Amino acid sequence: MTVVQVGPLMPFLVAALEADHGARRLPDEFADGAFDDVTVAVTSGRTGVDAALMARLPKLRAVINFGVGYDTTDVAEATRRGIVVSNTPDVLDDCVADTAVGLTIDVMRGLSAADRYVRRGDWPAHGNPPLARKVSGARVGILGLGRIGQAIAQRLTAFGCDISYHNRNPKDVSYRYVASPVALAEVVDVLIVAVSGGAHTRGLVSADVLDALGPRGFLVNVSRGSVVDEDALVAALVEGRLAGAGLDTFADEPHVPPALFDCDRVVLTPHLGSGTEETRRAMADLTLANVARFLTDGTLVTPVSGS
Ligand code: 8YV
Repeated sequence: MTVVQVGPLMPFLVAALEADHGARRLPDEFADGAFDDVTVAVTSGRTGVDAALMARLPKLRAVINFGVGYDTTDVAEATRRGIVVSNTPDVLDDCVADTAVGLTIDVMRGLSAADRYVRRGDWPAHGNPPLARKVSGARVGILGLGRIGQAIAQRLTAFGCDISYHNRNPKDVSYRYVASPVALAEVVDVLIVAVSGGAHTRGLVSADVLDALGPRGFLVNVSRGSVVDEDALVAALVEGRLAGAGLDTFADEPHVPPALFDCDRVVLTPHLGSGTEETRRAMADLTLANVARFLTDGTLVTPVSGS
Protein backbone atom coordinates (compact mmCIF):
# COMPACT_ATOMS: atom_id res chain seq x y z
CA MET A 1 0.00 0.00 0.00
CA THR A 2 1.32 3.45 -0.85
CA VAL A 3 0.53 6.29 1.53
CA VAL A 4 0.91 9.87 0.30
CA GLN A 5 0.55 13.36 1.73
CA VAL A 6 -1.79 15.75 -0.08
CA GLY A 7 -1.05 19.40 0.70
CA PRO A 8 0.99 20.82 3.59
CA LEU A 9 0.75 19.07 6.96
CA MET A 10 2.18 19.73 10.43
CA PRO A 11 5.93 18.96 10.55
CA PHE A 12 5.55 16.30 13.27
CA LEU A 13 2.83 14.57 11.23
CA VAL A 14 4.99 14.71 8.10
CA ALA A 15 7.92 13.23 10.03
CA ALA A 16 5.81 10.35 11.37
CA LEU A 17 4.20 9.64 7.98
CA GLU A 18 7.62 9.54 6.33
CA ALA A 19 9.21 7.41 9.05
CA ASP A 20 6.34 4.94 9.51
CA HIS A 21 4.95 4.70 5.99
CA GLY A 22 7.52 6.27 3.63
CA ALA A 23 4.75 8.72 2.69
CA ARG A 24 5.90 11.32 0.17
CA ARG A 25 4.01 14.39 -0.90
CA LEU A 26 1.70 14.61 -3.91
CA PRO A 27 1.96 15.91 -6.53
CA ASP A 28 5.37 17.57 -6.44
CA GLU A 29 7.34 14.48 -5.38
CA PHE A 30 5.64 12.08 -7.78
CA ALA A 31 6.49 11.66 -11.43
CA ASP A 32 3.62 11.35 -13.91
CA GLY A 33 2.24 7.82 -13.87
CA ALA A 34 3.40 7.05 -10.34
CA PHE A 35 -0.09 7.82 -9.04
CA ASP A 36 -1.28 4.29 -9.85
CA ASP A 37 0.14 2.90 -6.60
CA VAL A 38 -1.52 5.30 -4.20
CA THR A 39 -4.06 3.71 -1.86
CA VAL A 40 -4.09 6.07 1.15
CA ALA A 41 -4.08 9.90 1.00
CA VAL A 42 -3.41 11.92 4.15
CA THR A 43 -4.61 15.50 3.84
CA SER A 44 -6.07 18.39 5.86
CA GLY A 45 -9.17 20.52 5.70
CA ARG A 46 -7.04 23.17 4.02
CA THR A 47 -6.36 21.00 0.92
CA GLY A 48 -8.56 17.89 0.80
CA VAL A 49 -9.01 15.42 -2.05
CA ASP A 50 -11.44 16.55 -4.72
CA ALA A 51 -13.08 14.50 -7.47
CA ALA A 52 -10.39 15.49 -10.01
CA LEU A 53 -7.58 14.15 -7.81
CA MET A 54 -9.57 10.97 -7.06
CA ALA A 55 -9.79 10.38 -10.80
CA ARG A 56 -5.97 10.48 -10.97
CA LEU A 57 -5.62 7.98 -8.09
CA PRO A 58 -7.44 4.89 -9.39
CA LYS A 59 -6.35 2.65 -6.48
CA LEU A 60 -7.19 5.15 -3.75
CA ARG A 61 -9.16 3.50 -0.92
CA ALA A 62 -8.88 5.92 2.02
CA VAL A 63 -8.71 9.68 2.60
CA ILE A 64 -7.41 10.42 6.09
CA ASN A 65 -8.17 14.03 7.02
CA PHE A 66 -6.23 15.97 9.67
CA GLY A 67 -8.97 18.23 11.09
CA VAL A 68 -12.60 17.83 12.00
CA GLY A 69 -13.79 19.74 8.91
CA TYR A 70 -13.53 17.84 5.62
CA ASP A 71 -15.46 20.12 3.27
CA THR A 72 -12.52 20.19 0.83
CA THR A 73 -12.85 16.44 0.25
CA ASP A 74 -15.62 15.26 -2.07
CA VAL A 75 -17.22 12.65 0.21
CA ALA A 76 -20.03 11.82 -2.23
CA GLU A 77 -17.52 11.04 -4.98
CA ALA A 78 -15.37 9.09 -2.50
CA THR A 79 -18.37 6.97 -1.51
CA ARG A 80 -19.21 6.35 -5.15
CA ARG A 81 -15.66 5.10 -5.70
CA GLY A 82 -15.60 2.96 -2.55
CA ILE A 83 -13.13 5.27 -0.80
CA VAL A 84 -13.55 5.72 2.97
CA VAL A 85 -12.87 9.06 4.70
CA SER A 86 -11.86 9.85 8.28
CA ASN A 87 -11.49 13.10 10.26
CA THR A 88 -10.32 14.07 13.77
CA PRO A 89 -13.42 14.82 15.88
CA ASP A 90 -13.58 15.42 19.66
CA VAL A 91 -9.88 16.09 20.29
CA LEU A 92 -10.12 19.73 19.16
CA ASP A 93 -13.48 20.67 20.69
CA ASP A 94 -11.95 22.34 23.76
CA CYS A 95 -9.49 24.51 21.85
CA VAL A 96 -11.96 25.64 19.19
CA ALA A 97 -14.52 26.44 21.91
CA ASP A 98 -11.84 28.33 23.88
CA THR A 99 -11.10 30.32 20.72
CA ALA A 100 -14.79 31.16 20.24
CA VAL A 101 -15.08 32.39 23.82
CA GLY A 102 -11.82 34.33 23.48
CA LEU A 103 -13.02 36.06 20.31
CA THR A 104 -16.38 36.81 21.95
CA ILE A 105 -14.74 38.48 24.94
CA ASP A 106 -12.18 40.26 22.78
CA VAL A 107 -14.67 41.75 20.34
CA MET A 108 -17.35 42.66 22.91
CA ARG A 109 -14.87 44.18 25.38
CA GLY A 110 -12.66 45.66 22.65
CA LEU A 111 -9.47 44.13 24.07
CA SER A 112 -7.38 43.99 20.88
CA ALA A 113 -8.57 47.46 19.89
CA ALA A 114 -7.65 48.74 23.37
CA ASP A 115 -4.22 47.13 23.08
CA ARG A 116 -3.66 49.03 19.83
CA TYR A 117 -4.94 52.20 21.54
CA VAL A 118 -2.31 51.89 24.28
CA ARG A 119 0.51 51.03 21.87
CA ARG A 120 -0.31 54.05 19.68
CA GLY A 121 0.10 56.33 22.69
CA ASP A 122 -3.59 57.33 22.53
CA TRP A 123 -4.23 56.81 26.27
CA PRO A 124 -2.24 59.81 27.54
CA ALA A 125 -3.22 61.80 24.44
CA HIS A 126 -6.98 61.11 24.38
CA GLY A 127 -7.91 59.58 27.75
CA ASN A 128 -9.93 56.42 28.16
CA PRO A 129 -11.24 54.57 25.07
CA PRO A 130 -15.03 54.25 24.50
CA LEU A 131 -16.99 51.92 26.79
CA ALA A 132 -17.40 48.32 25.66
CA ARG A 133 -20.22 45.74 26.06
CA LYS A 134 -20.77 43.25 28.88
CA VAL A 135 -20.14 39.56 28.15
CA SER A 136 -21.37 37.96 31.41
CA GLY A 137 -25.12 37.56 31.17
CA ALA A 138 -25.23 38.40 27.44
CA ARG A 139 -27.72 36.71 25.13
CA VAL A 140 -25.71 34.22 23.06
CA GLY A 141 -26.91 32.44 19.92
CA ILE A 142 -25.05 29.36 18.72
CA LEU A 143 -25.47 28.36 15.11
CA GLY A 144 -24.73 24.63 14.99
CA LEU A 145 -24.99 22.77 18.29
CA GLY A 146 -22.62 19.91 17.52
CA ARG A 147 -19.74 18.91 19.76
CA ILE A 148 -17.97 22.27 19.40
CA GLY A 149 -21.20 24.28 19.72
CA GLN A 150 -22.02 22.44 22.95
CA ALA A 151 -18.53 23.07 24.33
CA ILE A 152 -19.03 26.79 23.62
CA ALA A 153 -22.45 26.75 25.30
CA GLN A 154 -21.04 25.00 28.36
CA ARG A 155 -18.31 27.63 28.77
CA LEU A 156 -20.65 30.60 28.30
CA THR A 157 -23.19 29.09 30.69
CA ALA A 158 -20.51 29.58 33.35
CA PHE A 159 -20.51 33.28 32.36
CA GLY A 160 -24.22 33.45 33.15
CA CYS A 161 -25.09 33.89 29.47
CA ASP A 162 -28.55 33.12 28.15
CA ILE A 163 -27.99 30.47 25.45
CA SER A 164 -30.19 29.92 22.39
CA TYR A 165 -29.28 27.88 19.31
CA HIS A 166 -30.30 26.90 15.84
CA ASN A 167 -29.44 23.48 14.43
CA ARG A 168 -30.77 21.27 11.63
CA ASN A 169 -32.64 19.36 14.34
CA PRO A 170 -33.40 20.37 17.95
CA LYS A 171 -31.19 18.62 20.51
CA ASP A 172 -32.09 17.18 23.89
CA VAL A 173 -30.54 20.10 25.81
CA SER A 174 -31.72 22.84 28.15
CA TYR A 175 -30.80 25.68 25.73
CA ARG A 176 -33.61 27.38 23.78
CA TYR A 177 -34.11 26.12 20.21
CA VAL A 178 -34.87 28.78 17.59
CA ALA A 179 -36.29 27.71 14.24
CA SER A 180 -34.11 29.74 11.83
CA PRO A 181 -30.79 31.64 11.71
CA VAL A 182 -32.65 34.97 11.18
CA ALA A 183 -34.96 34.36 14.14
CA LEU A 184 -31.93 33.44 16.27
CA ALA A 185 -30.02 36.57 15.24
CA GLU A 186 -33.03 38.72 16.17
CA VAL A 187 -32.96 37.67 19.84
CA VAL A 188 -29.24 37.61 20.70
CA ASP A 189 -26.37 40.01 21.40
CA VAL A 190 -23.78 37.72 19.83
CA LEU A 191 -24.16 34.99 17.21
CA ILE A 192 -21.44 32.32 17.29
CA VAL A 193 -21.05 30.20 14.17
CA ALA A 194 -20.08 26.56 14.87
CA VAL A 195 -21.70 24.62 12.02
CA SER A 196 -19.62 22.39 9.76
CA GLY A 197 -18.61 23.80 6.39
CA GLY A 198 -19.80 22.54 3.00
CA ALA A 199 -22.61 22.99 0.50
CA HIS A 200 -25.31 22.52 3.18
CA THR A 201 -24.16 25.60 5.15
CA ARG A 202 -22.83 27.86 2.38
CA GLY A 203 -24.05 31.43 2.93
CA LEU A 204 -26.15 30.45 5.97
CA VAL A 205 -25.15 33.72 7.64
CA SER A 206 -26.71 35.87 4.95
CA ALA A 207 -27.23 39.64 4.68
CA ASP A 208 -30.66 39.04 6.28
CA VAL A 209 -29.07 37.32 9.29
CA LEU A 210 -26.60 40.20 9.69
CA ASP A 211 -29.45 42.72 9.45
CA ALA A 212 -31.30 40.77 12.13
CA LEU A 213 -28.24 40.97 14.41
CA GLY A 214 -28.19 44.70 13.78
CA PRO A 215 -25.97 47.56 14.94
CA ARG A 216 -25.88 46.26 18.55
CA GLY A 217 -25.09 42.68 17.51
CA PHE A 218 -21.78 40.81 17.21
CA LEU A 219 -20.78 37.87 15.00
CA VAL A 220 -18.12 35.29 15.91
CA ASN A 221 -17.02 32.67 13.36
CA VAL A 222 -14.85 29.64 14.22
CA SER A 223 -16.37 27.43 11.52
CA ARG A 224 -15.65 28.13 7.85
CA GLY A 225 -15.60 31.41 5.94
CA SER A 226 -17.98 29.87 3.40
CA VAL A 227 -20.80 29.89 5.97
CA VAL A 228 -20.88 33.71 6.00
CA ASP A 229 -21.73 36.06 3.12
CA GLU A 230 -18.38 37.82 3.49
CA ASP A 231 -19.19 40.77 1.20
CA ALA A 232 -22.34 41.46 3.21
CA LEU A 233 -20.37 41.13 6.45
CA VAL A 234 -17.67 43.58 5.35
CA ALA A 235 -20.31 46.09 4.22
CA ALA A 236 -22.23 45.78 7.50
CA LEU A 237 -19.05 46.27 9.56
CA VAL A 238 -17.68 49.18 7.56
CA GLU A 239 -21.07 50.94 7.51
CA GLY A 240 -21.62 50.39 11.25
CA ARG A 241 -24.69 48.18 10.71
CA LEU A 242 -23.08 45.50 12.92
CA ALA A 243 -21.42 46.18 16.30
CA GLY A 244 -18.44 43.94 15.61
CA ALA A 245 -17.07 40.57 14.56
CA GLY A 246 -14.51 38.07 15.82
CA LEU A 247 -13.32 36.09 12.82
CA ASP A 248 -11.03 33.06 12.78
CA THR A 249 -12.06 31.85 9.33
CA PHE A 250 -12.46 33.54 5.95
CA ALA A 251 -13.82 32.83 2.48
CA ASP A 252 -10.43 32.83 0.71
CA GLU A 253 -7.79 31.94 3.32
CA PRO A 254 -5.15 33.13 3.90
CA HIS A 255 -6.56 36.28 2.29
CA VAL A 256 -8.61 38.59 4.50
CA PRO A 257 -10.68 41.43 3.00
CA PRO A 258 -8.36 44.47 3.24
CA ALA A 259 -11.31 46.70 4.18
CA LEU A 260 -11.24 44.97 7.59
CA PHE A 261 -7.63 45.87 8.40
CA ASP A 262 -8.50 49.40 9.50
CA CYS A 263 -11.75 48.40 11.19
CA ASP A 264 -11.37 48.51 14.99
CA ARG A 265 -14.67 46.72 15.56
CA VAL A 266 -13.22 43.46 14.16
CA VAL A 267 -10.84 40.93 15.70
CA LEU A 268 -8.99 38.93 13.04
CA THR A 269 -7.16 35.66 13.71
CA PRO A 270 -5.51 33.34 11.15
CA HIS A 271 -7.63 30.15 11.48
CA LEU A 272 -5.95 29.18 14.75
CA GLY A 273 -8.98 27.57 16.45
CA SER A 274 -7.28 24.23 17.08
CA GLY A 275 -3.77 25.66 17.05
CA THR A 276 -2.21 24.59 20.33
CA GLU A 277 0.68 22.17 20.75
CA GLU A 278 -1.50 19.80 22.77
CA THR A 279 -4.44 19.70 20.38
CA ARG A 280 -2.46 19.56 17.15
CA ARG A 281 -0.48 16.63 18.62
CA ALA A 282 -3.74 14.89 19.52
CA MET A 283 -5.06 15.51 16.00
CA ALA A 284 -1.85 14.12 14.50
CA ASP A 285 -2.04 11.05 16.77
CA LEU A 286 -5.64 10.39 15.69
CA THR A 287 -4.68 10.89 12.04
CA LEU A 288 -1.86 8.35 12.42
CA ALA A 289 -4.17 5.94 14.26
CA ASN A 290 -6.58 6.10 11.33
CA VAL A 291 -3.77 5.36 8.86
CA ALA A 292 -2.51 2.45 10.97
CA ARG A 293 -5.99 0.97 11.44
CA PHE A 294 -6.77 1.22 7.74
CA LEU A 295 -3.49 -0.45 6.77
CA THR A 296 -4.13 -3.22 9.32
CA ASP A 297 -7.74 -4.18 8.68
CA GLY A 298 -9.24 -1.74 6.18
CA THR A 299 -11.37 0.08 8.77
CA LEU A 300 -11.06 3.56 10.32
CA VAL A 301 -11.00 4.75 13.94
CA THR A 302 -13.10 7.87 13.20
CA PRO A 303 -14.90 7.53 9.85
CA VAL A 304 -16.97 10.52 8.76
CA SER A 305 -20.68 9.88 8.46
CA GLY A 306 -21.72 9.23 4.89
CA SER A 307 -18.42 7.67 3.85
C1 8YV B 1 -7.43 22.80 11.37
C2 8YV B 1 -9.96 23.04 11.34
O1 8YV B 1 -6.56 23.85 11.58
O2 8YV B 1 -10.28 20.88 12.19
C3 8YV B 1 -10.66 21.74 11.42
O3 8YV B 1 -11.65 21.58 10.69
O4 8YV B 1 -10.41 23.93 10.74
C4 8YV B 1 -8.68 23.21 12.07
O5 8YV B 1 -8.71 22.53 13.27
C5 8YV B 1 -7.46 22.53 9.92
O6 8YV B 1 -8.39 21.58 9.54
C6 8YV B 1 -6.11 22.04 9.48
O7 8YV B 1 -6.02 22.18 8.13
